[in-house]
Amino acid sequence: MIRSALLLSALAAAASAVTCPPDWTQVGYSCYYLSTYTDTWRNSETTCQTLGGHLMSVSSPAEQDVITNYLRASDAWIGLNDLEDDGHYVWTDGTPYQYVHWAPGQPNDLLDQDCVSVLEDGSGQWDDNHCKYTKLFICKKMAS
Ligand SMILES: [Ca+2]
Ligand SMILES: [Ca+2]
Repeated sequence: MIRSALLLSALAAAASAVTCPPDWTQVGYSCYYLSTYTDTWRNSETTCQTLGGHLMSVSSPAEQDVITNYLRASDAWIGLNDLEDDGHYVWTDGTPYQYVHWAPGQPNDLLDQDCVSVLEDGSGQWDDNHCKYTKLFICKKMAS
């Protein structure tokens, strides 16, 4: 008991030793930023790189919760895409494509959709969409 309490406080201390820039939300060791304007998927990824990160990747249910519970984001781009090879999804930050949170019936590649956004309904579910559409976007980078 004491041991796990010590471990928890050590983890908390380590997490508080790193921080995120103003306007970014820190969850654990990661920082998340929801844009205040809309842009195409490619421009959004470029902007996130300029800010030191990438469009957000999602690797677990806990991280999926960041979208709905912390950022309360809807109709926003995330980093998943199948631009290179249709049906073969990759995250722009190199996270392995394992965890998924697709909306029912998605991805449907309707008229060649290659970029992924979260739904307008606030559920956080994913939908492949047209990369040229302009949407809010979520950046992610390591806290430092
Ligand atoms: Ca596609
Ligand atoms: Ca779709």
